[in-house]
Amino acid sequence: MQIHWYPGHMAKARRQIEEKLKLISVAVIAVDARAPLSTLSPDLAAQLSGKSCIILLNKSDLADPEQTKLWTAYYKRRFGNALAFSATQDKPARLLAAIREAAAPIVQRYAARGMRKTVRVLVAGIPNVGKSAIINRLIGQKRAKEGDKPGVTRGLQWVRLSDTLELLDSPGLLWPKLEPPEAAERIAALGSLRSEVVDEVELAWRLIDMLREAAPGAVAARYGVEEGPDARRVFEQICQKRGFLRRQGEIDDQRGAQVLLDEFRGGKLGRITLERCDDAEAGSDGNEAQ
Ligand SMILES: Nc1nc2c(ncn2[C@@H]2O[C@H](COP(=O)(O)OP(=O)(O)OP(=O)(O)O)[C@@H](O)[C@H]2O)c(=O)[nH]1
Ligand SMILES: [Mg+2]
Repeated sequence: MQIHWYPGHMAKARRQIEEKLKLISVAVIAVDARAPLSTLSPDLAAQLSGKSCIILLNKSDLADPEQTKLWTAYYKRRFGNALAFSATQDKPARLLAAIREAAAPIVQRYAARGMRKTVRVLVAGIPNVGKSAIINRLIGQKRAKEGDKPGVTRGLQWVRLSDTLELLDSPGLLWPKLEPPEAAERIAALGSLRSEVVDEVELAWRLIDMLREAAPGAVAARYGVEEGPDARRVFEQICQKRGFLRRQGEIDDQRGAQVLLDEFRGGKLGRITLERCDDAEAGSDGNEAQ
């Protein structure tokens, strides 16, 4: 499927972050645990080289726990530091400890000179991955604006975590070329692209294909339909079963698509990871992290 989108405000967000990079010592790079490879910005890691980075596999409450373990190990091997997290369910202690550990050498260096320095921690990642929710969880207050759609955070926002740590919430970043197409589709399926730039019906068909591979039986179990190879046919059956019909008995495909996408995003079809870690290890995906 073709995804056309306008990256104008992304360029602005990127510039805003670049301007602040000098101040940043530690970066928490949030990826979505349901597609940990496709949701890692290919150039963010490069931009942040030299900083101490933690890859945070957020929304792990919605992902397959076995896959999350494998993906966390994968990123630990690649970046040295990775953690699975749920900003809605987990206590922040482990993430706090990881941030403190990453910041410790800098704090100590300054302490040795008798100075107390605030270490600044950037929280970055694609839209809707949960950056603001992560910050709110860390500080135990709703200071950063959260929302169930991409593009909620528009500018940078500093939030103090302790007397030595300050967090920087940032707008979601995507890169100009979403490649390969499967990666773009996963990003869209997770709800990180504005719905106006995506044909939701086509995306629903693609999601049915993705689910057939990633979680065979999940669609059948939820909707009581047969999971044949023809995604459009499966989709029609879902609409019929749920009564998403217009007056002449025609399928209301828009409504069907919205419900299927919402239910998948909300975890109603189970804890599903769209990207298997062994696929990435085998190098079969072109969007490998650097
Ligand atoms: N289930 C679940 N939902 C989460 C988690 N983290 C965030 N959310 C939800 O995901 C949605 C997006 O969260 P935000 O924190 O606004 O995401 P963001 O990355 O700041 O998004 P932008 O500012 O738009 O780039 C909200 O509805 C959150 O409640 C998580 O770990 N698990
Ligand atoms: Mg935000």
